[in-house]
Amino acid sequence: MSKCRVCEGEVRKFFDFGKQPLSDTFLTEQESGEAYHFRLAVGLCTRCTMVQLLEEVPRDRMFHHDYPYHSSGSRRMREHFAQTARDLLATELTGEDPFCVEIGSNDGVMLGVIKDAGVRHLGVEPSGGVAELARKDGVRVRTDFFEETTARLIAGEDGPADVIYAANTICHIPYLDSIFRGVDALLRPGGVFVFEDPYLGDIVERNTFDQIYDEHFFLFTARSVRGVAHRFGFELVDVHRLPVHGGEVRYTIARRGERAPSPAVPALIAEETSRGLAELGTLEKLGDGIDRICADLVALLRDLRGRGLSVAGYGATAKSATVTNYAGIGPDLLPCVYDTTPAKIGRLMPGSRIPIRSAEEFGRPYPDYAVLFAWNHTEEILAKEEEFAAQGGKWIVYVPEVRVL
Ligand code: JHZ
Ligand code: SAH
Ligand code: ZN
Repeated sequence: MSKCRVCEGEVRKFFDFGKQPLSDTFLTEQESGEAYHFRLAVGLCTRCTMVQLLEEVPRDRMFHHDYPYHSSGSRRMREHFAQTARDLLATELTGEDPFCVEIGSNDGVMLGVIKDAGVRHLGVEPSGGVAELARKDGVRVRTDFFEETTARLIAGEDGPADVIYAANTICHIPYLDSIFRGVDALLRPGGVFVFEDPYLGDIVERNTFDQIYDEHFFLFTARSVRGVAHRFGFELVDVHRLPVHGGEVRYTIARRGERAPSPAVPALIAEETSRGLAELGTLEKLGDGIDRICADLVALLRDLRGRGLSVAGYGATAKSATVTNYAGIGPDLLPCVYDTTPAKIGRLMPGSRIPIRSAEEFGRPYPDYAVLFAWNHTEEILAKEEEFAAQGGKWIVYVPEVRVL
């Protein structure tokens, strides 16, 4: 039995991927296969309904100087974060000398826009490499993990924050108690804590099981977020569904009693209840889909290879570590993956050790088929790589089911 990271209730496992490597550790050919592995299994807390991993990876193994993910790598995400910044500027950062803190600011894709507006800001980002990229753009960053002690230091040095924002970061943090106490220490009275993360409702609906990997410790619902907020003296006052990264929800949290909750909150929770998102039976069904998708994908790759056709992967995503390692896809079935990220090119996919090549080499020559691991960027990549399809190339997607586009 595993204990809930939020309420210490009982966590019941609903899927187990077995031993998995870290999804964002890209070794070189020279580095041996001694990579760190952990058990990737996911469960539901029977008390507070929080969906979470059963084993926690030490944070500095994942988030360190060489953390390879660059938030600015997608045009659509750059637009999304620019819009987010403009929304925060228009709604929450309107007082005299407002102050915006971002947890997990990465390469500064969001805070850069806040900086350009001349608004006081601070990113808190433990991964030194990406933090340095943000600083080069003039964004103020503290290379640190956000937690209660960090929050108190910031409050002492910079004063209270009007907004504390985080994207794709809070679900990465098992120590939510320290996060909420930190938010409480840093947020001004009347301020808001806004964060957005992959939504369990979308994962269940579209079978996007590859959202489950080391970094995604929690898979949130409005109900589980309302619960954890309440525990620490806060209230979930608004929810917005977002189309990015395969479906997310943006949660707005305020101190209890400070803001009237929007009707969108009970509406989304009611929808979650009717879909059975907090029931073990619903979540256990995900497993059938996972096994079917992996079997179908391997069968398709074997068939294509058997017919002498060439296949490559597109996007060395963190998500793809779950797919390749659970399905058992290695360089024999998929000889290489193309990606634009400098810190990934020339290295190997975690676990599967499939070589990663620069996306610039995709057309030299095009493979017959390409598995779109970055399926959340389908529109952007299909537009950018239209020549591939024009020359007869075919895209393979695997969620919600294996399909040739
Ligand atoms: P993408 C990461 O997940 C890890 P990943 C993390 N845990 C998380 O939650 C999300 O980000 C936010 C490449 N690419 O965004 C770049 C191209 O090659 O799906 C990336 O390596 N060409 C923090 O890794 C990858 O694909 C392109 O045109 O699953 C995309 O990674 C585009 C747009 C991307 O996140
Ligand atoms: N917000 C960006 C980055 C997401 S990647 C985006 O949405 O694209 C997740 C980031 O969270 C990484 O850069 C990682 O270094 C950072 N992170 C992990 N734990 C953290 C913590 N405790 N405090 C602040 N940042 C953290
Ligand atoms: Zn719990």
